[in-house]
Amino acid sequence: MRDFHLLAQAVMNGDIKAAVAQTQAALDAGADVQELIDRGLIAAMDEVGEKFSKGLLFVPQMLRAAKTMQECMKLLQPLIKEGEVTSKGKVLIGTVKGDLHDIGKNLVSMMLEGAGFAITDLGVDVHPDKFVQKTQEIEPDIVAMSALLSTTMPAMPATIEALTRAGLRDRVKVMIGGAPVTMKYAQEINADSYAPDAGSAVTEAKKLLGID
Ligand code: B1M
Repeated sequence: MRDFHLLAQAVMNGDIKAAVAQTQAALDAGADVQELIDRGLIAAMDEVGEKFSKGLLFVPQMLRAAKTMQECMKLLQPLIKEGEVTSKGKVLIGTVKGDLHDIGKNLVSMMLEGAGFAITDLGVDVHPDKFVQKTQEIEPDIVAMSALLSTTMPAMPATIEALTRAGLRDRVKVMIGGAPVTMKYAQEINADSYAPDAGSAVTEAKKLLGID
């Protein structure tokens, strides 16, 4: 099994140069991209989160670690997109109102795009009305929402409610995800689907649209 310890350490330290060099070295050595993301980058962010919870590091360090991960992802993005090219369906994605976390949402977008979905990314802090307006405009097959804070999760049912009020709910499938989100929560708020990670977001999106 490959050792991503140095990469994870560089991400935790917010050392962009070292992290990018470690990512490139791992790729040159034939590392599996998914394993690199899971065991190197995401593992590092989990540890950053744990240290933040314990008061061992603070928001600026968390930001720096996030920026470092994003720089590493730039190297990986073209490799994720090497797969299929035909459009499997349209996905409108965003991080919900009040929430600025975008790394997980970006990863989900990249994986979906790599699997052949056409992505429209609304970014972060997306108001329910914005989801509605863009749904009217581009008529996506799936509206995908990400939330990383327990305090912003209620923006998900608020968005579903806004889609319903606009008469759009029956025309789209709604998929949700993000660290505090659960399958139970998805059922409670009448979302159509929940995915715990970026890989399963692809599986779930295909399932929603009846694609094998
Ligand atoms: Co924030 N933050 N943060 N943060 N941050 C968390 C989420 C936290 C768990 C840290 C902690 O306390 N342990 C905690 C939330 C607690 C809670 O509510 N349960 C927290 C907090 C409290 C905060 C602030 C309130 C801190 C403060 O200011 N006092 C603040 C809030 C700002 C806001 O949003 N309004 C804040 C700010 C920030 C930064 C801006 C500094 C930065 C974000 C930068 C950025 O995203 N550009 C940040 C970071 C980096 C984190 C941690 C450390 C890492 C998040 C991350 O990128 N993970 C995080 C701790 C943690 O998660 N371990 C933490 C890597 C990423 C790949 O994973 O996003 O989970 P994740 O995505 C996964 C899955 O969840 C899933 O797939 C992804 C890939 O497998 N997924 C989906 C995600 N979206 C999906 C959608 C889908 C399907 C799957 O379908 C649509």
